[in-house]
Order: sequence, then structure tokens, then C-alpha cells
Amino acid sequence: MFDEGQLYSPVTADEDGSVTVHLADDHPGAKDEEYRRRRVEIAAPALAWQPGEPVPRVEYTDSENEIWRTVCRELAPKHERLAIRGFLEGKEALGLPTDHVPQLDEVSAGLGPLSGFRLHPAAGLVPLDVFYGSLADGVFHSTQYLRHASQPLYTPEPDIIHEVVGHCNLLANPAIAQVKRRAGEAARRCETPEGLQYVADVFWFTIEFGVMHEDGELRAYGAGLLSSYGEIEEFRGAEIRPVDFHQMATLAYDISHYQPILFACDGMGELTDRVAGFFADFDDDTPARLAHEAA
Ligand code: TIH
Ligand code: FE2
Repeated sequence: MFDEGQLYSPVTADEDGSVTVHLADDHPGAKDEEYRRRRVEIAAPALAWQPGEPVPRVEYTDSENEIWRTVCRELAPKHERLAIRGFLEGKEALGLPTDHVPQLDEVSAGLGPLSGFRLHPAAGLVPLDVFYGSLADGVFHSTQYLRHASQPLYTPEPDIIHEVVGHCNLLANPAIAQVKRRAGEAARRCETPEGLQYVADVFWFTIEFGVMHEDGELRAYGAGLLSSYGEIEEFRGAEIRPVDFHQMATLAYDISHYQPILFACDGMGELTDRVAGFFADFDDDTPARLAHEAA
């Protein structure tokens, strides 16, 4: 069980239209006035954005581009050593810039011909039914701000590095993009918040934090591992369990640290057949059935 709402700094708008980004006291940017101002500047157009309008462009500053460069440089050798082949193929095909932050529309233009996915801007947390449901339409919601410069190696809060370097390189692989579409279709079929939460929990332990046995080695395919040059070095030290959907949905855990328990697919086939098949078959009755089987 996991509350995704805790991950994002809430973004609110007053009646007069003024936007506030609420950073928690322990957020690395909490006391950085310039960072706070910048978060508002980036969130406001995303909050006001409506589908059909052009995605707001962000003129990234030199220091933001520097964060992007640092993370890309640190991640490159770690991806080669620790990411699954399917991710590396997607990364090669998408060819993201490594020297500056790309615009969401540029990333969408690259993804379109590869897997049909495109990006919508997110000011902060997108309601779960919208976030997961729109995956069925090939839409991925992406934040546009960057993590704070003082902690580039890991952020508990998804930023554009996580969304684009982690998720979009995966979405550039059609077989993996298909798993995300199936998760979206499962979310669309849910009529209960419990069903939707179950989809979100399984998504968390697969697409966000999944690992895989590949060619005799444990490698990462979860976007949250692939966007953090701190956590990607540590996942082989986690407790690794075989894929178990009931466990994924019932495990209590803490989002502010590296994950101590991860679930490993046995090769790409288990992701594209078993995990995708789980989402393809999922409905509101699935949780009770799996709980019964586990008892
Ligand atoms: N921890 C990831 C990173 O540092 O890139 C970001 C997140 C992934 C999932 C939730 S937050
Ligand atoms: Fe994510």
C-alpha cells in the first residue's frame, strides 16, 4: 500500500490565480527562495494548460541544464552496466540530448514513431485515475521542473529527469510501452478506488522499481532506479523476491529511502507476458481473488 500523493509537493491556485508550490520542510529546496520561485514559474503554466493547447515551453537556465548534464553523465556508465537491454535499446533509439533539458514536445516527437506515446505537462500530482487511465491512450504525464541542485543523485519527488530519462527511454521500447498501455486499460476498467490503488501498487513495483534477471545478472527496468544515480548503484543489495502481485499490493513501505524490497522478473518475457497479462486481465474482482489464493 502506497500513497503516491506524498511524493509530490502540492500545487494550489488561489481564486486570484496566484499559484503556490508547497515544499515540505525537509525538501532540499525548502529554504532556497530562488528554487521556490522557479517551481512556481514552471508549475503555473502547466496548471493552467488544457489538452489541445501547445505544451508550455520552459526556458531552462544554465544551472538547470547543468543538473541535467550531471545526471546524464553519471547515469551513462551505470545504465550500460545495470539497465536491461530493452532500456538501452530504447535509449539508443530515442537519442535524448545529454547537454540540455529537452522540451516535452521534442520528446513526444521522438516517442511518437517509436511507440505512439506523447507527453502532457503535469504541475504536480495528477489524480491517479487520470494519470494511469491516460496511459491507455498513449499519454504520459510529465513534470517539467528539476530536482534541487544540492541532491542530484536521488530525489523522492519525481522531476523531469525521472520522467524523461527514466520513463521515456522505457517508452521508446514498444514492448515495454505496451505493458504501460495495459496498465492504463486496467485502470480504466476499475470502478473502485481499491481497484485503482491495486493497479498503482503493482505499477510501482514493476514499471517504477522493477528489476530483472537477464543473462545471469540482476538488472534494472524500473524508471525510479534508472533515473537515480544513487539508487541504481544499490538495488543489487535489496531483498529480491519473485514477482507476486498480491505481495506488491500489500507491502507497506517508506518512500523517503532507497527501496529495501524489490521484485524481479525472470527475463523480458515475464514482463511482457505475465505482468502485461496481469494488467490485461485485471478488474475490480482481482484483488479479492489473489488475496484468497494467497491465504
Ligand atoms: N527517486 C527517483 C530519482 O531520484 O530519480 C525519482 C522517483 C521515482 C519514483 C518516485 S520518485
Ligand atoms: Fe515514475
